[in-house]
Amino acid sequence: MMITPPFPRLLLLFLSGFLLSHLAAITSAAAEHAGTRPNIVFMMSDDMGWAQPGFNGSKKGLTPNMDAFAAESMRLDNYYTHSVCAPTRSAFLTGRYAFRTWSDWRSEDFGKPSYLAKLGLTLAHTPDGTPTRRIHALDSDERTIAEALKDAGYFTSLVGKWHLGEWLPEHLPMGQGFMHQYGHYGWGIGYYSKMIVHNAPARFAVYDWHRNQKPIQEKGYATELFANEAVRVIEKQTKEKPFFMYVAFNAVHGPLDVPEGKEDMDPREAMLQSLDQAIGDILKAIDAQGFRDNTLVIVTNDNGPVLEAMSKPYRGTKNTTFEGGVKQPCLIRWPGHTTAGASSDGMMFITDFYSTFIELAGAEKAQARPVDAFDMTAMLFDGAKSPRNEIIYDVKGSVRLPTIRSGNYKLMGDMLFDVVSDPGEKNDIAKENPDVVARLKARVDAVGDERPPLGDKPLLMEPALPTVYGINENKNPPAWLIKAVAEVRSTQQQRWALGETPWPKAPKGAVASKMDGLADEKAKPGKK
Ligand SMILES: [Ca+2]
Repeated sequence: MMITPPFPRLLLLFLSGFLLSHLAAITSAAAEHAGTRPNIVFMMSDDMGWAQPGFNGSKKGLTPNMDAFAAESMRLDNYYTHSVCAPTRSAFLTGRYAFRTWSDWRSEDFGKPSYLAKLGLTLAHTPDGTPTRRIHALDSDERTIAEALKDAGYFTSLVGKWHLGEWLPEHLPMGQGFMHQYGHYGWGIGYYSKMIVHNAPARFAVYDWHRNQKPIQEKGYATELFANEAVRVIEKQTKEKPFFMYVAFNAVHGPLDVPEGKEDMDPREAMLQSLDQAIGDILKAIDAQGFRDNTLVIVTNDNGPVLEAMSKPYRGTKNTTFEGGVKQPCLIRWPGHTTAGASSDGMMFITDFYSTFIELAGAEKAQARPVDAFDMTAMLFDGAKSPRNEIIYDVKGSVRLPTIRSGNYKLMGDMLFDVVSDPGEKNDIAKENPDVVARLKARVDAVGDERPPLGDKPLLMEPALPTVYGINENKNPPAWLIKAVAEVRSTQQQRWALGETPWPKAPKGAVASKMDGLADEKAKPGKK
């Protein structure tokens, strides 16, 4: 049918005008954030429990800086991570679930016979017969967020713990996209000694404190030193070049070293208070340099605590995929983009920061390996619904139970919970919902089939017991370092009963694994 003017023409004009203005509104909302290239400061504590900070209801008054930051920030109420350090860190850096990079297995697990046995491997030996660790780390072919942001013109800095490979240069932070590095490579650090037990298989202390991948000698308490370094780096930045700073605190992870002047306090509370002070110092530096308005600041935590009492009201601990192991506090502040005191119940996983940061930085999106990340800019800054409805926490072939979240449901091994109506996971509803169990089992199984082959792990750590981590740093360590390590080793337990090990055994089932964290706390190399 012929359309005759003038009425239809007016209608067309009206319609096109409406569509255009509507489209313009949508694109301008997206464009308001995409490619705006804010500075990004991502601060992550280690093993902090949900119940510990004041903004989550603790009445102890130990976290005034975090609480004040919470009041200025947007709070995520449905934010998740993996249940242990290394998996969460690899997922953050790559935007990919930990099993895809075999990061659900930590580097030190490849020196522990009970873990190796689960992979059909045995403890390796150096040519002279000394038991040693097989090299396991985040594959250097993975694209990290530091590499993506560096390529997009950002200055990239890591202050704190790495835990994604401690030996070969390509596995260390500066081989994975960080232009500045400060802190330790391994799973934890003596806050004063700057050493950690090699754990495993050799039992003795190794030095693990570096700046730009050179060992450094420093006095002081690790949490305070991290804050001081972060402040120094922030002070050197300019408005011309955006920066990405990843501050991976070791606090409140063991060993339970108490900060100076807080000897009368409960060690965990003293360590938390020191963490809070460090976060406050970094926030102050951001303000002092005039970066507040163009800096996206995130304060969050990597995985659950070692004791269930610290996870309240949630069940479980670190190393379990109960909510207490995987649900984390997460505060986000970007003035003009987030609303102070607002909250979002949209589902988000640690991987999602990857695509979100790439979107904000205008970094290249195309890459060889597919990500599990969603761009969350619309949810975080426009109040849109979360694009995520599923989280894969663990799959077969992990030391922990295969666990999947789908909508309100979470299947953890054979247990099914509705974590929305039953956030404390008190009622296993698997028997009443066989169809849901079957559907989620099939899904987590199918995703698990995507795990790549591990290979035979031919590279070994040689020597079996380094003096300092980093193959190059260990070639010619300074005299002060050799002396310090020898002194600490002389105070360590020298003999172990047959069959006894100083490191934790591989977990079995849903809850046995929580002992892992408690054993870490006792692995205290050296006095203050
Ligand atoms: Ca941790």
